[in-house]
Amino acid sequence: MTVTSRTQVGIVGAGPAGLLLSHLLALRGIDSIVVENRSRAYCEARQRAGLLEAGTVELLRTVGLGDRMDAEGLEHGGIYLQFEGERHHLDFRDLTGGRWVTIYAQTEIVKDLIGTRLAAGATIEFEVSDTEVGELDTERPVLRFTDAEGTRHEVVCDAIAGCDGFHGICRDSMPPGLIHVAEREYPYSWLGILASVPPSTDELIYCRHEDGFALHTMRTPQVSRLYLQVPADEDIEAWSDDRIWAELKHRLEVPGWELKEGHISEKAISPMRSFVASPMRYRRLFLAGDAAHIVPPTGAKGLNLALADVTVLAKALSSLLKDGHAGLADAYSDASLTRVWRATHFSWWMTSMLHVDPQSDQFGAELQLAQLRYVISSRAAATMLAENYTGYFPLTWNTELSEAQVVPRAQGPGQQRGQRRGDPGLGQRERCAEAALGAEQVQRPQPVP
Ligand code: RFL
Ligand code: PHB
Repeated sequence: MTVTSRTQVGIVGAGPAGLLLSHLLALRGIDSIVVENRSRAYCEARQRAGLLEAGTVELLRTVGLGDRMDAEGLEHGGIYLQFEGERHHLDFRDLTGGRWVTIYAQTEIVKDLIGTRLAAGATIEFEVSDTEVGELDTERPVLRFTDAEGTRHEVVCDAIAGCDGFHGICRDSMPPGLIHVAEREYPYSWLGILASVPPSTDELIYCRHEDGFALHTMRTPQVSRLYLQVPADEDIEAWSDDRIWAELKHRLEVPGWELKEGHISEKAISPMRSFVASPMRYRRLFLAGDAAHIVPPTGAKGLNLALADVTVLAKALSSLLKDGHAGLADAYSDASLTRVWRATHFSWWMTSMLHVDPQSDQFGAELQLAQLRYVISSRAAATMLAENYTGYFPLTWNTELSEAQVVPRAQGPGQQRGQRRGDPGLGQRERCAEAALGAEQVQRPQPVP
């Protein structure tokens, strides 16, 4: 027997994108259902991202999700870049006119979102199977799934959001030939650990070492997170805890500094990939987050992009479903892809500058070092890194209007000549982003000094 029901937006995936979308829609009085093929416990424990851009933090605060993040998150005003055995500090607040980042784990954001949605009476179906989306050529797309008890459901929707991650079903449900994919695989992976030991650093250390990249990040004042570059097809069994600590110490070593060791509670290897699928929409099926794009984690952009997508999408769906205006929905894909490609370039750039490419030669290695020396010695180069790392374009949430907005430029008028509203140099994508803003006033971030 199939149970048929009706909602406004069917959301596939209870990751950060799907959960935040359901919350933002609820704030606008729009009903949704979220279906997720994993258990609640699995979603809340899946170790992934940890770093939030300033705009993401501001967004979460404004929509009522900031309490625990503000109490437990760790605000960082910069990072360390290490190479040739020396560690250099980049001060983001100084470089960007006050912007920063926050360490608050994706697991915690997911817990906050699930708790908030369930407390508000939302429907989140965990442990579903055989998820399908259909009737995509109509204005009533259908979401089908089998619930945890084995009952088949058919939910008639006004729109469906594919927030089902890179391995989800929504992207492949688009008509054949519609989606164009641009991608790059990197010839290395990351081995990530979670360790019960206070961080040995106050801010993140990104380290290029001739034996491979290493990153020291953290989760809380008691828990460290560290990553090592390993070969693309590496077997985790080859890495005992002792070997991991020895390699981290070797790569991160600088005179007078010591890496504290502790119990490793988790270790896993993740491949590195850049992937962009476009367009992110077919009629009333919209893709968001990792379902549409993947970046290598070196720039810490994946989660931030996912949350930015659904911020724009919530507004577009609200306009479509409440006011019958299709303009923002039509602009959604191009507006999001503008931000996605900026982050894709930044993540590729950080990755290429900091990892040892097994296919590269001395020429490639010298170029990396020349770039790193430039970043730590030129204010312009350091600013480029800092403004991308803290979020470009900054996502802002206009509290007065209760609307999320994507700001298409980081500088105030006059800071970047030839890029003002209406200038002939403005590209098609930016025009679409501008369309997504509608006629509302845009909050401008601090100009770069
Ligand atoms: P998710 O989190 O993958 O969620 C998708 C959800 O959809 C479910 N699903 C289905 N549900 C029902 N039916 C189906 N057929 C389904 N198929 C899939 C899945 O079970 C899942 O629950 O995607 P979303 O929401 O788009 O969020 C994206 C982020 O998770 C991801 O971009 C980040 O974790 C990337 N990332 C980082 N991003 C940052 O912004 N800052 C960081 O510091 C950062 N560090 C990282 C990272 C990713 C990493 N890995 C493991 C790839 C560090 C690492 C190591
Ligand atoms: C993390 O805290 O897991 C993290 C931080 C920064 C990155 C990647 C991962 O670039």
